[in-house]
Amino acid sequence: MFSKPVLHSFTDALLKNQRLLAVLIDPEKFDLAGTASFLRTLPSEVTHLFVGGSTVPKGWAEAVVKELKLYTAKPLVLFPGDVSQITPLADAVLFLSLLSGRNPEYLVGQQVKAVTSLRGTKLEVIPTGYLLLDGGNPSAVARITATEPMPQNDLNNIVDTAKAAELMGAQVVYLEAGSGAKLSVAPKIITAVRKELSIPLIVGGGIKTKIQLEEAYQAGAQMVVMGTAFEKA
Ligand code: 1GP
Repeated sequence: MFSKPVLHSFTDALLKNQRLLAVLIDPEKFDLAGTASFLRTLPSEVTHLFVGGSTVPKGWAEAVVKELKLYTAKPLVLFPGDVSQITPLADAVLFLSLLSGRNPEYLVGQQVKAVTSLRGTKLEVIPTGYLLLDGGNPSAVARITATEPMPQNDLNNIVDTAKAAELMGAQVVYLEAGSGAKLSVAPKIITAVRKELSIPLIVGGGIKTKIQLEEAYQAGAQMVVMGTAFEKA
């Protein structure tokens, strides 16, 4: 029997109406020497740390995970832009399938390549339906994956895609507006997707203020991911 503590924390949030907050650390932009002081600046509401980015040099994600582990007991979850960012030193990996797009490499190609890195490790793997929505400006995810984001007014298609993720076996759905998005995911979309799913919902991209954070939770997100807001200016 395998236990999945990180997934469990997500489903628990759904069942118990808790609010999870993940801070996303992009290894490419992170000052490794400042890890301890960075962690001290984080608010107490932070429950998880995500590590990953669109263009991370090989080995950097692992170095960041290693350093973070020295100073925090919070779960470290990989949010990999590609397979090279997978390290068994983390607690879990979001095993992303980019369902908003139709690029086979990000629907299944990267996942097949990841098996070699996962085989024999105890890394918790969380099947994740990943949907990129239009954040009002070009996103790194769209550029790297060569996919188009879903327009935020295409509500039915977004809801159906999220539901398809669940029906295909995803354990969590992640609605992404892209890092640094001008427009975060609209509360209306979060609510509509939440209604349709029986699995936890993660929302990220362009969320910078307490008001936006509150709106995302109120709309039905179990977890909000914030990156840029915690990066050094
Ligand atoms: C997580 O990519 C986002 O889904 C992070 O976005 O950097 O805009 O917070 P921000």
